[in-house]
Amino acid sequence: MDRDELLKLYYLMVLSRRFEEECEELYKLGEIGGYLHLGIGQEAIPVGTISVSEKGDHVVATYREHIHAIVKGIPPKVVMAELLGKRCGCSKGLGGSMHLFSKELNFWGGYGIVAQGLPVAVGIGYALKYKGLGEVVLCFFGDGATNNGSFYESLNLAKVFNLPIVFICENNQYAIGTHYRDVSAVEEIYKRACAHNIPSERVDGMDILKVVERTKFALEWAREGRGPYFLEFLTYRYKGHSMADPYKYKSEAEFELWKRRDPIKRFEKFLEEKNFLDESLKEQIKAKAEREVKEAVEFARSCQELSFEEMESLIYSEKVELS
Ligand SMILES: Cc1ncc(C[n+]2csc(CCOP(=O)(O)OP(=O)(O)O)c2C)c(N)n1
Ligand SMILES: [Mg+2]
Repeated sequence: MDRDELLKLYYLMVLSRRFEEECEELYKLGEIGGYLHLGIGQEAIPVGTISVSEKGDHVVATYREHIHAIVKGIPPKVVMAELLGKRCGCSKGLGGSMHLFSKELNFWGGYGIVAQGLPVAVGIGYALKYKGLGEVVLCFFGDGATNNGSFYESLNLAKVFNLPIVFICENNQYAIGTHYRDVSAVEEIYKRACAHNIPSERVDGMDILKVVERTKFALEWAREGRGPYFLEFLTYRYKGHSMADPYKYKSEAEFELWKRRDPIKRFEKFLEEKNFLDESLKEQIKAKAEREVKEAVEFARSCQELSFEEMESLIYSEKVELS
């Protein structure tokens, strides 16, 4: 990757963090309602994977998917409008944080049910193979999702049909308050793919350069028709599971350890050592992200909600009068 490509990755990570910090504020102000799951700390994964995929590739994500949607190409202001429940949001404000979606960009959600995206990814993968398209599905899920039955069913069928899917486990080490080691019979989650004969590996998810390198390999593998590939990215979420979680189950020492591995700071150091980044450019990049987030908030605030009739017509296909 050349300097410009690397700086683009850096900008996307800075933008993502600033965007989500703003979401946290808006939630506290009551402007964002419902559920809100933040991916602060995990930025290197959506940025480092989706950025190096092809435009026509497909993304299936979870409820922790704001950054994935932005990197896939949904403008931050359209994501923000969705979070605020407004009509100019990507799901017309009806989905909110957990249901970001764009058919045009092959961004297939946003799922509130744990591991629900995996069977969807298998369906898309099957269609791509059937139609002979050279596209790949990037299927994201958490460590907790790997304890769900549909995880195993999906991996099995993906291998049986040798589908072009890169399974991406964002192992942030917790499923709400449960540590993955307490509920996993194997120490490393990637080993679960071996049971389905799917090649797999664990990668440092706090190092965007490693994320990029291994994702490129996995995408090429799937695109060449060699079947699914499984990547486990070890990472850490800095915030609670959702805004309702005060995350008292995490120790200060654990926090300190993982914050020392912060993906943005680590990448900054790399860019500085290469002489690609200095203080003044860093400030410019941060100011640009700040502007983009402020514009997103202004846009979202200025947009209206759907009327009741519009909501009704989008939810029900036919009005049934009850006697
Ligand atoms: C099938 C199902 N079971 C339980 C829940 C409740 N729930 C929501 S998120 C979550 C934890 C999932 O953790 P993980 O897969 O590690 O993803 P993370 O939240 O860490 O990104 C649970 C148990 C649910 N939404 N769906
Ligand atoms: Mg998790």
